[in-house]
Amino acid sequence: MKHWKKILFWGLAISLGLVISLAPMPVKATSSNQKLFKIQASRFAFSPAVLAVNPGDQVTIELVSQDVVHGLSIDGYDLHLVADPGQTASMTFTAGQAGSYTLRCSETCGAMHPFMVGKLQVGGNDLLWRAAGLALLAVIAGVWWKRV
Ligand SMILES: [Cu+2]
Repeated sequence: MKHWKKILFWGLAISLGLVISLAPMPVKATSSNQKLFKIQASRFAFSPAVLAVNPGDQVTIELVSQDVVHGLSIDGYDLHLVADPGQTASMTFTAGQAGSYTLRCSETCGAMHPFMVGKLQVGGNDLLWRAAGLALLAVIAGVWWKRV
C-alpha cells in the first residue's frame, strides 16, 4: 500500500472513531419528561420489573401491593416506599446519572424476599450504540485495509 493511502486510511478511521465515541446525542440532552409507573408487588416479584427512564426525568412510582406488605427501594437513591396489602403508595423523584440500578423489596415478605428485585434503567443505551458503532467501524476498516 502506498504511503499516502495508509495516512488517509488511518486518518479516516481515527476521525470516524472519534465521532462515534464523542458525538453528543442531541435527542436526549434536553428532554426531561414525566414518567409514571404503576408497579404491582406480589410475592416475590415486581411487575413491571424493569423501568426505563432517561436522566433528568421526573419519575413517579405507584406501588400497589397485592398480598402482603411490600416495600421498594432503589440502589443509589435515598428513597423508600412501603405499600400495605391492597394499598397504593407513591413517590416522585428525579432520575440521576445513566446506569442500571437495582430495585429491591425493602420489607421482609417471605422466603424468596431477597430475590424480589427489579431494575431502574436510566438512559445508558448511548454506550451500547457507540460500542456497536465502533465494532462496525473496525470491521469495515479491516475489510478496506485488505482491499487497498
Ligand atoms: Cu416483598
